[in-house]
Amino acid sequence: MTYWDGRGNAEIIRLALAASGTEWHEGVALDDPRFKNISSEEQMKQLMSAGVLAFDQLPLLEIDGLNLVQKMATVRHIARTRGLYGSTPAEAARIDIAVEGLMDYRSSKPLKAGNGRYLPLFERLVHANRESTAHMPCVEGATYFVGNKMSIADVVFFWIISDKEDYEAYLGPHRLLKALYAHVGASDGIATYMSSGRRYPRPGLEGYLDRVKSTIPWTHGLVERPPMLSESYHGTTSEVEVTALALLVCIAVTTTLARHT
Ligand SMILES: N[C@@H](CCC(=O)N[C@@H](CS)C(=O)NCC(=O)O)C(=O)O
Repeated sequence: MTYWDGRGNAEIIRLALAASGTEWHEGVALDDPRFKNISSEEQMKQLMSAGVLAFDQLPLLEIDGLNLVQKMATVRHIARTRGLYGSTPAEAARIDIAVEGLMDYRSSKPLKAGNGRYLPLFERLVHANRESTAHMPCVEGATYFVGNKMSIADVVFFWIISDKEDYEAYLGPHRLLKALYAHVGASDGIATYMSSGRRYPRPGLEGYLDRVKSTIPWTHGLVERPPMLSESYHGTTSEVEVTALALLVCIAVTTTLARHT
């Protein structure tokens, strides 16, 4: 995963990986493996020049032979491939509905302004799911947005609320949402991640915002946005390898030819 040393747009990806029990490594793609996080404009431009960022933005997650960007596309891939997308297409559709509503809530500015409208609706969804899954085998006392196991909808809810200091106070009278939050927080992968020291403080380590600013100064109006730096785009990691190999072959052929002329 390539990102800065803060939560930002990468945090929901980290939580999805943690929830699915997937180990991940933070580094800077195409750079020295000793770097843990991106921090310079040169590193960003190197990634842009390599054509691995579909929209010249981070986070980038290299997984399953893919160069994934766009956090929610990335999160959905993790969910689809690692058991967090329900058990049927109908459950997957209901999970998407919940996620979209959660993202609408998240865009409330400030978040609290959305509480009155959205929290009762989320509580109603969880309540309805509890009623409809009452007959299914379920972890004792477990409460989810959809079905009888944790899904990416629950993780997205956890992501949004875990940015708040005191979730109990924040969720007010919404009993099921509190239970859901506590249950997701106590699940193996999430609990391990949250207590591992890998979870960055909000918004990030000291100086994080300055590091973001100096890596992508054009998004802060400090300089002009650079032009598209790569004519080709490599959505899969193997494409990058093929390109690198083609480059090496080219160099080898040119060198050989030069020797013989
Ligand atoms: N919709 C994208 C937004 C990503 C985004 O805004 N990334 C910022 C850093 S947090 C970025 O790389 N900006 C560079 C730019 O827009 O040129 C996502 O969800 O991943």
